[in-house]
Amino acid sequence: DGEHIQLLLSGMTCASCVSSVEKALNSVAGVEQVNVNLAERSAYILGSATPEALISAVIDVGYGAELSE
Ligand code: 9UX
Repeated sequence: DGEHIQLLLSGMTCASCVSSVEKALNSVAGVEQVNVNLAERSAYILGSATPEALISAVIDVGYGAELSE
């Protein structure tokens, strides 16, 4: 098992947003599992990706993200 990272997201308002964010996170090298929660505005990621790479991927598809710890 690798690292688990939690992000706090912004700008997500619908299930389609969730899908976009999940797709972006899943495309980052090293990501093994992604769970995005719309109500909590959170993303939980398992794998070896760095927080910086994950946050950049979310921002690239038009949403906000910061490390939540
Ligand atoms: Mo979610 Mo739709 O933002 O444009 S409301 S994808």
